[in-house]
Amino acid sequence: MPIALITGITGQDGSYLAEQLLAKGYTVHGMIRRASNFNTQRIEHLFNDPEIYNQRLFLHHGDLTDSSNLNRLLEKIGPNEIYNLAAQSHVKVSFEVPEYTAEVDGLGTLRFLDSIKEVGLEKRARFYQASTSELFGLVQEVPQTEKTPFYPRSPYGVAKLYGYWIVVNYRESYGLHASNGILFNHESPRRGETFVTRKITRAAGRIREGMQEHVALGNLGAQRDWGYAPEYTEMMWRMLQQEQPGDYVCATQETHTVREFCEHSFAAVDMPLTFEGEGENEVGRDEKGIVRVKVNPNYYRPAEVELLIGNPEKARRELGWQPKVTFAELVQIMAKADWDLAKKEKLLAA
Ligand code: NAP
Ligand code: G4F
Repeated sequence: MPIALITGITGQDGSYLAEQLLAKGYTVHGMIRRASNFNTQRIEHLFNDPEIYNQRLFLHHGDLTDSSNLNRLLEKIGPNEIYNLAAQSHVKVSFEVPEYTAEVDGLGTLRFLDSIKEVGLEKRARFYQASTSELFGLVQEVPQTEKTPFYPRSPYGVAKLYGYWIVVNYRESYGLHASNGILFNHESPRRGETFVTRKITRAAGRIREGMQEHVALGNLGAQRDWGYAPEYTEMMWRMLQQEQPGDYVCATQETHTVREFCEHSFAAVDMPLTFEGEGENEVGRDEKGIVRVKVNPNYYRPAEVELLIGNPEKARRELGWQPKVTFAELVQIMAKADWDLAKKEKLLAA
Protein backbone atom coordinates (compact mmCIF):
# COMPACT_ATOMS: atom_id res chain seq x y z
CA MET A 1 0.00 0.00 0.00
CA PRO A 2 1.17 3.57 -0.64
CA ILE A 3 3.16 5.50 1.92
CA ALA A 4 2.25 9.13 2.64
CA LEU A 5 4.14 11.81 4.53
CA ILE A 6 2.10 14.70 5.94
CA THR A 7 3.71 17.85 7.32
CA GLY A 8 1.34 19.79 9.57
CA ILE A 9 -0.44 16.57 10.61
CA THR A 10 -1.36 18.19 13.96
CA GLY A 11 -3.26 21.00 12.20
CA GLN A 12 -6.89 21.11 11.07
CA ASP A 13 -6.27 19.79 7.55
CA GLY A 14 -3.49 17.37 8.50
CA SER A 15 -5.76 15.60 10.99
CA TYR A 16 -8.59 15.09 8.48
CA LEU A 17 -6.20 14.02 5.72
CA ALA A 18 -4.49 11.49 8.01
CA GLU A 19 -7.87 9.91 8.84
CA GLN A 20 -8.85 9.76 5.17
CA LEU A 21 -5.55 8.23 4.01
CA LEU A 22 -5.60 5.64 6.81
CA ALA A 23 -9.16 4.72 5.79
CA LYS A 24 -7.90 4.19 2.23
CA GLY A 25 -5.25 1.77 3.53
CA TYR A 26 -2.19 4.05 3.40
CA THR A 27 0.70 3.95 5.80
CA VAL A 28 0.90 7.50 7.09
CA HIS A 29 3.94 9.31 8.46
CA GLY A 30 3.44 12.68 10.10
CA MET A 31 5.91 15.40 10.97
CA ILE A 32 5.30 17.02 14.34
CA ARG A 33 7.06 19.90 16.04
CA ARG A 34 8.56 19.65 19.46
CA ALA A 35 6.34 21.70 21.79
CA SER A 36 6.48 22.42 25.50
CA ASN A 37 3.08 20.81 25.85
CA PHE A 38 1.01 18.25 23.92
CA ASN A 39 0.19 19.48 20.41
CA THR A 40 -1.45 16.29 19.12
CA GLN A 41 -5.05 16.87 20.33
CA ARG A 42 -6.50 16.73 16.81
CA ILE A 43 -5.00 13.29 16.17
CA GLU A 44 -5.34 11.94 19.70
CA HIS A 45 -7.96 9.38 18.62
CA LEU A 46 -5.48 7.94 16.08
CA PHE A 47 -2.59 8.18 18.51
CA ASN A 48 -4.55 6.23 21.15
CA ASP A 49 -5.62 3.45 18.77
CA PRO A 50 -3.12 0.56 19.20
CA GLU A 51 -4.12 -0.88 15.84
CA ILE A 52 -3.13 2.37 14.14
CA TYR A 53 -0.37 4.15 16.06
CA ASN A 54 3.06 2.68 15.29
CA GLN A 55 1.35 0.13 13.05
CA ARG A 56 0.16 2.30 10.15
CA LEU A 57 0.63 5.79 11.60
CA PHE A 58 4.09 6.98 12.56
CA LEU A 59 5.06 10.38 13.97
CA HIS A 60 8.46 12.03 13.59
CA HIS A 61 9.82 15.23 15.08
CA GLY A 62 10.77 17.76 12.45
CA ASP A 63 10.53 21.33 11.26
CA LEU A 64 10.35 22.95 7.85
CA THR A 65 13.24 25.21 8.85
CA ASP A 66 15.63 22.22 9.18
CA SER A 67 16.92 20.83 5.85
CA SER A 68 18.97 17.99 7.29
CA ASN A 69 15.92 16.80 9.18
CA LEU A 70 13.89 16.80 5.94
CA ASN A 71 16.59 14.83 4.12
CA ARG A 72 16.75 12.22 6.88
CA LEU A 73 12.97 11.86 7.01
CA LEU A 74 12.62 11.44 3.27
CA GLU A 75 15.45 8.88 3.13
CA LYS A 76 13.99 6.89 6.00
CA ILE A 77 10.35 6.97 4.91
CA GLY A 78 10.60 6.87 1.10
CA PRO A 79 7.06 8.24 0.62
CA ASN A 80 4.96 7.89 -2.53
CA GLU A 81 2.92 10.95 -1.67
CA ILE A 82 3.95 14.06 0.27
CA TYR A 83 1.40 16.57 1.53
CA ASN A 84 3.13 19.78 2.61
CA LEU A 85 0.53 21.32 4.92
CA ALA A 86 2.83 22.76 7.59
CA ALA A 87 2.84 26.54 7.77
CA GLN A 88 2.66 29.61 9.95
CA SER A 89 -0.91 29.86 8.69
CA HIS A 90 -2.28 32.96 10.44
CA VAL A 91 -2.47 36.01 8.17
CA LYS A 92 -2.59 38.66 10.93
CA VAL A 93 0.26 36.99 12.84
CA SER A 94 2.37 37.06 9.67
CA PHE A 95 2.56 40.86 9.98
CA GLU A 96 4.16 40.35 13.39
CA VAL A 97 6.53 37.52 12.38
CA PRO A 98 7.13 38.23 8.66
CA GLU A 99 10.64 36.75 8.49
CA TYR A 100 9.70 33.53 10.25
CA THR A 101 6.62 33.22 8.02
CA ALA A 102 8.82 33.57 4.92
CA GLU A 103 11.25 30.97 6.32
CA VAL A 104 8.56 28.36 6.89
CA ASP A 105 5.93 29.07 4.24
CA GLY A 106 8.26 30.19 1.45
CA LEU A 107 11.73 28.71 1.93
CA GLY A 108 10.30 25.67 3.74
CA THR A 109 8.64 24.65 0.47
CA LEU A 110 11.92 25.02 -1.40
CA ARG A 111 13.77 22.98 1.24
CA PHE A 112 11.28 20.17 0.80
CA LEU A 113 11.38 20.13 -2.98
CA ASP A 114 15.15 20.23 -2.95
CA SER A 115 15.31 17.37 -0.43
CA ILE A 116 13.18 15.25 -2.76
CA LYS A 117 15.80 15.84 -5.46
CA GLU A 118 18.71 15.41 -3.06
CA VAL A 119 17.62 11.95 -1.90
CA GLY A 120 16.61 10.82 -5.41
CA LEU A 121 12.85 10.59 -4.90
CA GLU A 122 11.93 12.63 -8.03
CA LYS A 123 10.43 9.63 -9.81
CA ARG A 124 8.80 8.02 -6.80
CA ALA A 125 7.23 10.83 -4.78
CA ARG A 126 4.28 13.06 -5.70
CA PHE A 127 4.13 16.42 -3.91
CA TYR A 128 1.11 18.49 -2.79
CA GLN A 129 1.63 22.13 -1.79
CA ALA A 130 -0.90 23.91 0.42
CA SER A 131 -1.31 27.06 -1.64
CA THR A 132 -4.01 29.55 -0.82
CA SER A 133 -6.61 32.01 -2.03
CA GLU A 134 -4.60 34.63 -0.09
CA LEU A 135 -2.45 34.71 -3.25
CA PHE A 136 -5.29 36.64 -4.94
CA GLY A 137 -5.33 39.27 -2.16
CA LEU A 138 -6.44 42.49 -3.81
CA VAL A 139 -8.47 40.56 -6.32
CA GLN A 140 -7.95 41.32 -9.98
CA GLU A 141 -10.96 39.32 -11.15
CA VAL A 142 -14.25 38.00 -9.69
CA PRO A 143 -14.57 35.04 -9.25
CA GLN A 144 -10.95 33.91 -9.02
CA THR A 145 -9.67 31.03 -11.16
CA GLU A 146 -6.30 29.37 -11.79
CA LYS A 147 -5.65 32.10 -14.39
CA THR A 148 -6.40 35.14 -12.18
CA PRO A 149 -3.25 37.22 -11.55
CA PHE A 150 -1.95 37.13 -7.97
CA TYR A 151 -1.73 40.22 -5.71
CA PRO A 152 -0.93 39.07 -2.15
CA ARG A 153 -1.66 41.49 0.71
CA SER A 154 0.31 40.08 3.67
CA PRO A 155 3.70 38.57 4.50
CA TYR A 156 1.82 35.25 4.63
CA GLY A 157 0.44 35.74 1.11
CA VAL A 158 3.85 36.80 -0.23
CA ALA A 159 5.60 33.80 1.39
CA LYS A 160 2.97 31.47 -0.08
CA LEU A 161 3.49 33.13 -3.46
CA TYR A 162 7.12 32.01 -3.37
CA GLY A 163 5.94 28.53 -2.36
CA TYR A 164 3.52 28.44 -5.29
CA TRP A 165 6.08 29.43 -7.91
CA ILE A 166 8.89 27.24 -6.60
CA VAL A 167 6.53 24.26 -6.96
CA VAL A 168 5.82 25.25 -10.58
CA ASN A 169 9.54 25.81 -11.17
CA TYR A 170 10.63 22.40 -9.81
CA ARG A 171 7.88 20.73 -11.83
CA GLU A 172 9.03 22.41 -15.03
CA SER A 173 12.77 22.18 -14.33
CA TYR A 174 13.09 18.66 -12.93
CA GLY A 175 9.87 16.91 -13.93
CA LEU A 176 8.63 16.54 -10.34
CA HIS A 177 5.00 15.48 -9.90
CA ALA A 178 4.34 18.63 -7.82
CA SER A 179 0.95 20.36 -7.60
CA ASN A 180 -0.56 23.43 -5.96
CA GLY A 181 -3.99 23.29 -4.34
CA ILE A 182 -5.21 26.91 -4.31
CA LEU A 183 -7.60 26.40 -1.44
CA PHE A 184 -10.11 29.00 -0.34
CA ASN A 185 -10.98 29.23 3.37
CA HIS A 186 -12.17 25.92 4.78
CA GLU A 187 -13.41 25.43 8.29
CA SER A 188 -14.60 22.80 10.75
CA PRO A 189 -14.99 22.17 14.48
CA ARG A 190 -11.21 21.49 14.39
CA ARG A 191 -10.37 24.99 13.12
CA GLY A 192 -7.91 26.90 15.29
CA GLU A 193 -9.74 29.21 17.71
CA THR A 194 -8.03 32.41 16.52
CA PHE A 195 -9.45 32.17 12.99
CA VAL A 196 -12.62 34.19 12.66
CA THR A 197 -15.16 31.39 12.09
CA ARG A 198 -14.13 29.34 15.09
CA LYS A 199 -13.69 32.47 17.23
CA ILE A 200 -17.34 33.29 16.45
CA THR A 201 -18.81 29.81 17.01
CA ARG A 202 -16.81 29.36 20.24
CA ALA A 203 -18.12 32.73 21.46
CA ALA A 204 -21.72 31.97 20.42
CA GLY A 205 -21.71 28.73 22.43
CA ARG A 206 -20.12 30.32 25.49
CA ILE A 207 -22.37 33.41 25.38
CA ARG A 208 -25.44 31.16 25.05
CA GLU A 209 -24.30 29.28 28.18
CA GLY A 210 -23.71 32.52 30.09
CA MET A 211 -19.94 31.99 30.22
CA GLN A 212 -19.00 35.07 28.20
CA GLU A 213 -20.66 38.47 27.64
CA HIS A 214 -19.66 39.40 24.09
CA VAL A 215 -17.05 38.82 21.38
CA ALA A 216 -14.80 41.52 19.85
CA LEU A 217 -13.99 41.21 16.17
CA GLY A 218 -12.25 43.23 13.44
CA ASN A 219 -13.52 43.80 9.90
CA LEU A 220 -17.13 42.57 9.83
CA GLY A 221 -17.50 43.40 6.14
CA ALA A 222 -14.74 41.07 4.87
CA GLN A 223 -16.13 38.46 2.49
CA ARG A 224 -14.88 34.89 2.29
CA ASP A 225 -15.67 31.76 0.29
CA TRP A 226 -15.97 29.31 3.21
CA GLY A 227 -16.08 25.54 2.66
CA TYR A 228 -16.00 22.41 4.83
CA ALA A 229 -12.43 21.22 5.55
CA PRO A 230 -12.82 17.41 5.13
CA GLU A 231 -14.10 17.94 1.58
CA TYR A 232 -11.01 20.00 0.81
CA THR A 233 -8.56 17.40 2.13
CA GLU A 234 -10.29 14.81 -0.08
CA MET A 235 -9.53 17.10 -3.01
CA MET A 236 -5.82 17.14 -2.05
CA TRP A 237 -5.72 13.36 -2.42
CA ARG A 238 -7.53 13.49 -5.76
CA MET A 239 -4.90 15.90 -7.08
CA LEU A 240 -2.10 13.45 -6.38
CA GLN A 241 -3.95 10.58 -8.11
CA GLN A 242 -3.79 12.45 -11.44
CA GLU A 243 -1.35 11.16 -14.08
CA GLN A 244 -0.17 14.74 -14.65
CA PRO A 245 0.49 17.31 -11.91
CA GLY A 246 -1.32 20.66 -12.00
CA ASP A 247 -2.71 23.60 -10.05
CA TYR A 248 -6.33 23.71 -8.93
CA VAL A 249 -8.68 26.19 -7.27
CA CYS A 250 -10.75 24.59 -4.52
CA ALA A 251 -13.76 26.71 -3.50
CA THR A 252 -17.56 26.77 -3.18
CA GLN A 253 -18.19 29.76 -5.49
CA GLU A 254 -20.26 31.43 -2.77
CA THR A 255 -19.14 34.34 -0.61
CA HIS A 256 -20.40 35.69 2.72
CA THR A 257 -19.39 38.44 5.13
CA VAL A 258 -18.01 37.91 8.63
CA ARG A 259 -21.21 39.65 9.80
CA GLU A 260 -23.33 36.97 8.08
CA PHE A 261 -21.21 34.28 9.72
CA CYS A 262 -22.08 35.87 13.09
CA GLU A 263 -25.78 36.05 12.24
CA HIS A 264 -25.94 32.36 11.29
CA SER A 265 -23.85 31.26 14.30
CA PHE A 266 -25.88 33.09 16.91
CA ALA A 267 -29.16 32.01 15.26
CA ALA A 268 -27.89 28.41 15.51
CA VAL A 269 -27.70 28.77 19.31
CA ASP A 270 -31.17 30.40 19.42
CA MET A 271 -29.85 33.92 19.96
CA PRO A 272 -30.67 35.86 16.79
CA LEU A 273 -28.68 39.10 16.42
CA THR A 274 -29.48 42.45 14.85
CA PHE A 275 -26.60 44.61 13.65
CA GLU A 276 -26.61 48.43 13.85
CA GLY A 277 -24.07 51.23 13.47
CA GLU A 278 -21.03 51.47 11.24
CA GLY A 279 -17.28 50.87 11.31
CA GLU A 280 -15.83 50.78 14.81
CA ASN A 281 -19.27 51.63 16.24
CA GLU A 282 -21.08 48.68 14.73
CA VAL A 283 -22.59 46.24 17.23
CA GLY A 284 -24.68 43.06 17.12
CA ARG A 285 -27.47 42.96 19.72
CA ASP A 286 -29.53 39.99 20.89
CA GLU A 287 -33.32 40.11 21.26
CA LYS A 288 -32.99 41.73 24.72
CA GLY A 289 -30.84 44.50 23.24
CA ILE A 290 -27.63 43.22 24.89
CA VAL A 291 -24.50 43.78 22.80
CA ARG A 292 -23.03 40.41 21.86
CA VAL A 293 -20.69 41.43 19.01
CA LYS A 294 -18.44 44.51 19.13
CA VAL A 295 -15.72 45.84 16.85
CA ASN A 296 -12.18 46.23 18.15
CA PRO A 297 -9.82 47.88 15.64
CA ASN A 298 -6.91 45.91 17.16
CA TYR A 299 -8.14 43.05 14.98
CA TYR A 300 -7.88 45.09 11.77
CA ARG A 301 -4.96 44.18 9.49
CA PRO A 302 -2.40 46.60 8.03
CA ALA A 303 -3.66 45.53 4.58
CA GLU A 304 -6.91 43.60 4.19
CA VAL A 305 -8.20 41.05 1.70
CA GLU A 306 -11.77 42.30 1.34
CA LEU A 307 -13.32 39.75 -1.01
CA LEU A 308 -12.61 36.16 -1.99
CA ILE A 309 -14.77 33.94 -4.17
CA GLY A 310 -13.37 31.06 -6.20
CA ASN A 311 -14.48 29.22 -9.30
CA PRO A 312 -13.65 25.49 -8.89
CA GLU A 313 -14.68 24.56 -12.46
CA LYS A 314 -11.28 22.99 -13.33
CA ALA A 315 -11.42 20.75 -10.23
CA ARG A 316 -14.99 19.76 -11.09
CA ARG A 317 -14.03 18.93 -14.68
CA GLU A 318 -10.68 17.18 -14.15
CA LEU A 319 -10.96 15.74 -10.64
CA GLY A 320 -14.71 15.22 -10.36
CA TRP A 321 -14.57 17.27 -7.16
CA GLN A 322 -17.60 19.20 -5.99
CA PRO A 323 -18.29 20.60 -2.50
CA LYS A 324 -21.54 19.42 -0.93
CA VAL A 325 -21.74 21.14 2.47
CA THR A 326 -23.39 24.56 2.10
CA PHE A 327 -22.48 27.72 4.00
CA ALA A 328 -25.58 27.38 6.23
CA GLU A 329 -24.75 23.71 6.96
CA LEU A 330 -21.11 24.53 7.73
CA VAL A 331 -22.10 27.15 10.30
CA GLN A 332 -24.62 24.72 11.83
CA ILE A 333 -21.96 21.99 12.16
CA MET A 334 -19.50 24.36 13.84
CA ALA A 335 -21.99 26.21 16.05
CA LYS A 336 -23.56 22.99 17.29
CA ALA A 337 -20.17 21.42 18.09
CA ASP A 338 -19.09 24.54 19.99
CA TRP A 339 -22.39 24.84 21.86
CA ASP A 340 -21.93 21.22 23.02
CA LEU A 341 -18.36 22.03 24.02
CA ALA A 342 -19.51 25.06 26.05
CA LYS A 343 -22.11 22.92 27.84
CA LYS A 344 -19.40 20.40 28.78
CA GLU A 345 -17.06 23.16 29.99
CA LYS A 346 -19.87 24.61 32.09
CA LEU A 347 -20.57 21.23 33.69
CA LEU A 348 -16.89 20.74 34.47
CA ALA A 349 -16.64 24.20 36.00
CA ALA A 350 -19.74 23.65 38.20
P1 NAP B 1 -3.16 24.92 10.91
O1 NAP B 1 -4.33 24.28 11.60
O2 NAP B 1 -2.65 26.22 11.39
O3 NAP B 1 -1.97 23.83 10.94
C1 NAP B 1 -0.66 24.19 10.60
C2 NAP B 1 0.26 23.01 10.87
O4 NAP B 1 1.60 23.38 10.52
C3 NAP B 1 0.29 22.57 12.34
O5 NAP B 1 0.40 21.16 12.38
C4 NAP B 1 1.59 23.22 12.84
O6 NAP B 1 2.15 22.56 13.95
C5 NAP B 1 2.45 23.02 11.62
N1 NAP B 1 3.63 23.90 11.57
C6 NAP B 1 3.68 25.24 11.72
N2 NAP B 1 4.94 25.68 11.59
C7 NAP B 1 5.71 24.60 11.35
C8 NAP B 1 7.09 24.40 11.12
N3 NAP B 1 7.97 25.43 11.15
N4 NAP B 1 7.55 23.15 10.87
C9 NAP B 1 6.70 22.09 10.88
N5 NAP B 1 5.38 22.22 11.11
C10 NAP B 1 4.89 23.45 11.33
O7 NAP B 1 -3.47 25.08 9.35
P2 NAP B 1 -4.59 24.39 8.43
O8 NAP B 1 -5.81 25.24 8.48
O9 NAP B 1 -4.68 22.94 8.74
O10 NAP B 1 -3.97 24.62 6.99
C11 NAP B 1 -3.07 23.65 6.42
C12 NAP B 1 -2.25 24.32 5.33
O11 NAP B 1 -3.11 24.86 4.32
C13 NAP B 1 -1.40 25.51 5.79
O12 NAP B 1 -0.22 25.50 5.00
C14 NAP B 1 -2.23 26.73 5.44
O13 NAP B 1 -1.40 27.85 5.24
C15 NAP B 1 -2.89 26.25 4.16
N6 NAP B 1 -4.21 26.81 3.84
C16 NAP B 1 -5.21 26.75 4.76
C17 NAP B 1 -6.46 27.22 4.41
C18 NAP B 1 -7.61 27.15 5.39
O14 NAP B 1 -8.61 27.83 5.15
N7 NAP B 1 -7.53 26.33 6.43
C19 NAP B 1 -6.70 27.74 3.12
C20 NAP B 1 -5.65 27.75 2.22
C21 NAP B 1 -4.40 27.27 2.57
P3 NAP B 1 1.62 22.86 15.46
O15 NAP B 1 0.36 22.06 15.64
O16 NAP B 1 2.74 22.38 16.29
O17 NAP B 1 1.38 24.34 15.56
O1 G4F C 1 -10.33 33.65 9.68
P1 G4F C 1 -9.26 34.54 9.20
O2 G4F C 1 -8.15 34.85 10.13
O3 G4F C 1 -8.73 33.88 7.85
P2 G4F C 1 -7.91 34.47 6.59
O4 G4F C 1 -7.16 35.68 6.95
O5 G4F C 1 -8.87 34.57 5.46
O6 G4F C 1 -6.86 33.29 6.35
C1 G4F C 1 -7.26 31.93 6.36
O7 G4F C 1 -7.67 31.55 5.07
C2 G4F C 1 -6.63 31.62 4.06
C3 G4F C 1 -7.27 31.19 2.74
O8 G4F C 1 -7.78 32.32 2.09
C4 G4F C 1 -5.51 30.67 4.47
F1 G4F C 1 -4.54 30.68 3.53
C5 G4F C 1 -4.95 31.10 5.82
O9 G4F C 1 -3.95 30.14 6.22
C6 G4F C 1 -6.07 31.10 6.85
O10 G4F C 1 -6.50 29.77 7.04
O11 G4F C 1 -9.90 35.93 8.72
C7 G4F C 1 -10.94 35.97 7.78
C8 G4F C 1 -11.46 37.41 7.69
C9 G4F C 1 -10.36 38.46 7.48
O12 G4F C 1 -10.79 39.39 6.52
C10 G4F C 1 -10.23 39.15 8.83
O13 G4F C 1 -9.81 40.50 8.77
O14 G4F C 1 -12.08 37.74 8.92
C11 G4F C 1 -11.67 39.04 9.31
N1 G4F C 1 -11.81 39.15 10.77
C12 G4F C 1 -12.67 40.00 11.39
N2 G4F C 1 -12.52 39.89 12.72
C13 G4F C 1 -11.11 38.49 11.70
C14 G4F C 1 -11.55 38.95 12.94
N3 G4F C 1 -10.16 37.52 11.60
C15 G4F C 1 -9.65 37.01 12.75
N4 G4F C 1 -8.73 36.01 12.68
N5 G4F C 1 -10.05 37.45 13.99
C16 G4F C 1 -11.00 38.43 14.14
O15 G4F C 1 -11.34 38.83 15.24
